[in-house]
Amino acid sequence: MRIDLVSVFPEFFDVLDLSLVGKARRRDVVDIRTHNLRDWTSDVHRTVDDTPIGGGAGMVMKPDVWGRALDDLIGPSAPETITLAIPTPSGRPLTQRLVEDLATRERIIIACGRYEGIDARVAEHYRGHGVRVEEFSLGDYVLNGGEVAAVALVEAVTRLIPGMVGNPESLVEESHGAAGLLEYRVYTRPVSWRELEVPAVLLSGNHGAVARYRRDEAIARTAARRPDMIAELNTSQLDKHDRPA
Ligand code: 6GU
Repeated sequence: MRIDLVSVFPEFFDVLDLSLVGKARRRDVVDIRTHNLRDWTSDVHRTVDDTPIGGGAGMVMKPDVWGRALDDLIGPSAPETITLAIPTPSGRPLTQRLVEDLATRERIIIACGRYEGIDARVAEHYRGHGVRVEEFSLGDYVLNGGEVAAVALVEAVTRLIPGMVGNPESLVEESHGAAGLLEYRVYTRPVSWRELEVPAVLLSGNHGAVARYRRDEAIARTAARRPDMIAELNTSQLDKHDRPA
């Protein structure tokens, strides 16, 4: 998989040299390239934005600059092989389901806007030319630009690439996995810490009892924190010992 990140602050992406993503890059498991949008400007001031047509606050990123950048990065590739991911608080929520879909794509270009966003015709143009355009949001709050969301997307997607996560089982039992539940609480040694004890059942060696405890725990936690996820559960995700929440 190749991922191109375009921003006026490409230094934001230095963190992608670290940890598992950095290791995957060094092992050529993923090809991540960062770019400065200003390299596609044509004036001495390297202008990337202008005032909004119709009035209003802030600045809007110019479609001509983005168009040159994206045309260059797409190059001779067939548009259908390209995913253009655009972080925006107006996008659709980035869910594990969308992440799993994106992890199957050959090439992802992430176009990071600043200010009030990118001229709407950029998404429209590339969608109209067969590029798979995904406008996504991290959640219902506003960031100053798309860079942090781009880093989140890269980390979420790359950890699903085969060979990335050390233990593939850690991909099975996790929050937002197939069970449709948040993950159960986890503990390690010491068994007693500041007068707080690890639940005794986890020390029992009874694997069936541990599994049951963890499932009940996951359901209770999900009901308390994410009632919306409980409402989405379908019967195939329930087992015969699950009680109605
Ligand atoms: Cl993807 N971008 C920006 N600028 N703000 C956000 C966001 C994205 N997701 C939540 N807030």
